[in-house]
Amino acid sequence: MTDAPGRLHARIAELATYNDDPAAGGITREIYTRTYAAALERVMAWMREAGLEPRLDAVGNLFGTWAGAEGDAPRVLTGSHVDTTLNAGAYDGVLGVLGAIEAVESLRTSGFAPRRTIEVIAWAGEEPRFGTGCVGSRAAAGELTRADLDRLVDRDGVSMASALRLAGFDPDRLADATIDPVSVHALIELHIEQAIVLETHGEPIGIVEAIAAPHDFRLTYEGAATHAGATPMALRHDALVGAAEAIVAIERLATGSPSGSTVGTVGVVRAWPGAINVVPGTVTLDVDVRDSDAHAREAIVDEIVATAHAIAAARRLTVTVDEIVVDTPVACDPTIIDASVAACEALDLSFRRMISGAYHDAMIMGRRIPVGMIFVPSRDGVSHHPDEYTSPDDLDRGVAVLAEALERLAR
Ligand code: HGY
Ligand code: MN
Ligand code: MN
Repeated sequence: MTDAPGRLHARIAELATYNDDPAAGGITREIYTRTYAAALERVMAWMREAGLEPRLDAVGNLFGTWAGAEGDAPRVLTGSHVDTTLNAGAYDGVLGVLGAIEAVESLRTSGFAPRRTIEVIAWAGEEPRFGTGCVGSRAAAGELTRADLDRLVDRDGVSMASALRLAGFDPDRLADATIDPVSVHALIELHIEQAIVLETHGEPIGIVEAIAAPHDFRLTYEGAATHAGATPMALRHDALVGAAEAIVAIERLATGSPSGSTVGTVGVVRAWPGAINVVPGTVTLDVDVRDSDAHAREAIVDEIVATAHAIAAARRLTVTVDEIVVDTPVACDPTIIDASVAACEALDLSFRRMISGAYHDAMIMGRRIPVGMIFVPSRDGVSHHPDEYTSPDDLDRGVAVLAEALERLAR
């Protein structure tokens, strides 16, 4: 296999120790925290060991550069993210960064000299600390405005701009992070599948054809906060019961979507005042609806919003809808898919063409440059959870395919 026996696995295990909440059982390493910065220092050191020249851009995207013979030819990007969501696993994103470093090491060892410059990237903030994911790649895609940095806030009300400053960056330098699409030939991202399709079909490699995208929004139900003991049931306007009805409706509508691939989730529920003896007067639901078919997704979002209003009317509540993010599903580039197929064939590995239900930085960059993704299996399809796991052999196969694909894209 490509890397020195076990080096990749040991590094993944080491990165897992950079954790702000070990007591919860999983890994929490959010962007712009001191723990994240310490983890990034280790990744920079590993980049240097691989002969990659590290640099941070204006929003903390980390680039490790392997200069090609034709320095001004459009370059090849690879990488993923090393920030995590809450109480997460050790492989989501991390494989795409550390595996890319391993792929570069093995290409160097094989004597390959790239014509095109290759850059390994650890994108900043792929996970939605600020409510919206992929803030680093959005900045690189020129999709974030300076006002967004003040508007995007985390669960404690800390804005992305404040978090950037605390981490030593200057939010007013945002525009410096923009990558000119003309300067990029291809972007290919190695990632764990985060679902159970590869394991179910016994395939070691997935080649992604399209990446589903989220339409996220917040529903705010307003009722009447009253005494939990003294208010008769018939006189209540309980915002949380209305919100509960909406949550069940979201599940029903997503499940019944004609596309068969729409998913709907309410992962964040907040109720005020949050006392056991007060009927909740205000409730917010953060809703995540995704599909690789944007038309089908929007039809379901429309039905969800209409149903949310009908529930409010029936219960004499009010409901407001605030958009969080509306992303566009992305088709992967045929040239990169072909390079990935050729890589699997060269390694005599079977593969499965598939859709990514999870979003990735490749989804953001894919709106402007050619992108592709390589998946390796997730045990039991578990991800965003402490039990997230991919075997060393599966990790190494993913790295080997990435190295072969990079060789084809950069020569
Ligand atoms: O939510 C996602 O799809 C990604 O894993 N952050
Ligand atoms: Mn994730
Ligand atoms: Mn990820």
